[in-house]
Amino acid sequence: MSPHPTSADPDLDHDVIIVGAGFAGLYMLHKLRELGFSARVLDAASGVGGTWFWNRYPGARCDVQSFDYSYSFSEDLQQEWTWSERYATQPEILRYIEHVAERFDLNRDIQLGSMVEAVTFDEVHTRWSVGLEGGETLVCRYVVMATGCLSVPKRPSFVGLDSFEGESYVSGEWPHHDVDLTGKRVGVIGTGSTGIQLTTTIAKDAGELLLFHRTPNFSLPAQNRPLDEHFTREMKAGYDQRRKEARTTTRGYPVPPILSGSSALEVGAEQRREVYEAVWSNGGPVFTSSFADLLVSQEANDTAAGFVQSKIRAIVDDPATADALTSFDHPLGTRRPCVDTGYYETFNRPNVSLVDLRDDPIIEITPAGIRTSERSFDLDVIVFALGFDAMTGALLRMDITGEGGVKLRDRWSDGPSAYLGLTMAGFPNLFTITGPGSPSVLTNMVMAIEQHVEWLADLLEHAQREGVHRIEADDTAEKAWTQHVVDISDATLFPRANSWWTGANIPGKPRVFMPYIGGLGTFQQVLTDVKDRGYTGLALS
Ligand code: NA7
Repeated sequence: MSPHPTSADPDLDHDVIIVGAGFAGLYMLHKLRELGFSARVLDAASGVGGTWFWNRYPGARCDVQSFDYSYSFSEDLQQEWTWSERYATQPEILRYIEHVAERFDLNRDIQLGSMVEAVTFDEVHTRWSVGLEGGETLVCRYVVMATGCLSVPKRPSFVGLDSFEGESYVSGEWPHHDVDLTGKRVGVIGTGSTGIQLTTTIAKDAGELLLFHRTPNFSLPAQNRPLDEHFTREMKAGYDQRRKEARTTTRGYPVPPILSGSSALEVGAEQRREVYEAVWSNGGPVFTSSFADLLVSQEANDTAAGFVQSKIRAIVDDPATADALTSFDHPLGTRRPCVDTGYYETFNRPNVSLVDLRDDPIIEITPAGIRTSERSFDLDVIVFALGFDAMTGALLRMDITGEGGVKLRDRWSDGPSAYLGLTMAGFPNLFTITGPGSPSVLTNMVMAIEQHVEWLADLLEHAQREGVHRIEADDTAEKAWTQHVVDISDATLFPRANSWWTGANIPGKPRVFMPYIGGLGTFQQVLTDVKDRGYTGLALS
């Protein structure tokens, strides 16, 4: 018997509609069920997994350690599941998500193949109608957008795209069948995390691989390895403690004790180099936390960037390729650093070459391949790894209409604005998990998701208990939070880069630094404080 029975309103199909069946949607469903709400998850895909359902390109892997990038809400679950590698591959993560869906009996409330097109507020009855492609409409009290931060791929728009006579693939929409690249001449466009993972993986099969490279990204060694029984036993013995600590950290996972925590400029050159060597050898994205000021001081950042440049130069044999890979236009860490296994080494293979687009951009796709301003490349296969319309893309793809007929697309025409990344004034009872203005993509997403889901579940339970039917962000509180998010990012080096965090990767997208940079632990304090003070900044009626 659930402690809080559902509203039992006969005009509602469900108390809550959750859009998205990835990590966020699944946990939201589980949590709401525990509280006695009726909830339904809608997802366009034919399976659960969200981002991990779609991004099944060769080499797809998470850049947060597997045992951290997983749910912490169930001690039994985390004790039962065993990760095989330090950084999990997409198939293993997808198996995990499918396991969670089965283990907690979630599938019966998940409606797949259901693309949400329109979400409209009915202010007379304080409810939402959710319209699906195909005409079905569901009515609910609350909508939770668990639509993910990297779920709308940036599709190619090159001149002549359709004329190409070979095979072409978009990384974020990789087919479910095997793609045989053996012996083929393959072109990859894009050198973000996706392009880098693809390159290192398919270089082994492709006859020839040409990587079309426009802006160098810093890539750090994963130092990936299989996880042995001893390690896993030790880690699981302290799992609960590790998770408690993770919730207080900036990144959503503990960083290794070798990180110095001081200023990079306070120590001598030799000591600094030793720290960088140690963190480099330990592996992973935490390199950017080697010193406390790497992301606020250009001078400090230059020391780390210089170290990485020297590493790349020591690996890559061809000087022109090394030049192209190291002519960075942004401080280290102000774009999400890639985490690789042998990326720079790949350029020493005889079948791999880098096509530097900086002074020789792509002009068009031709029937035979790719033409740049100075050269033509014949290809059998083109892979587009162009990134995502991140953080706002999935929300704005839907036609969301709030109070007074106001469209979210219009409200956000100058950039997103949300209270705590969770809810927007004028859109009562509609919530976003890891929305813009929350730590989300700057942290371990699974922990950020759990944080938002748990806070939101508490709020909905409170509303149920108090007879509240309408929850809405206060416009002033929302503006103040959004300004705070901008202000604290402006105090760092982050806004200097043309990153997907700022929307700069999508032509025409307003340039706003979207995630909250203060860290997961600090954000938790804010959330707790808002709740303890009776949900300040929200109007409950
Ligand atoms: P990213 O990091 O946005 O990378 C996209 C790449 O595609 C980047 O190298 C872009 O170059 C390149 N790109 C995009 N459009 C073009 C055109 N028109 N011509 C040439 N090159 C282009 O996306 P990812 O999917 O790799 O990674 C996203 C996140 O997923 C990652 O940070 C991890 O968190 C997981 P540009 O930099 O714009 O010159």
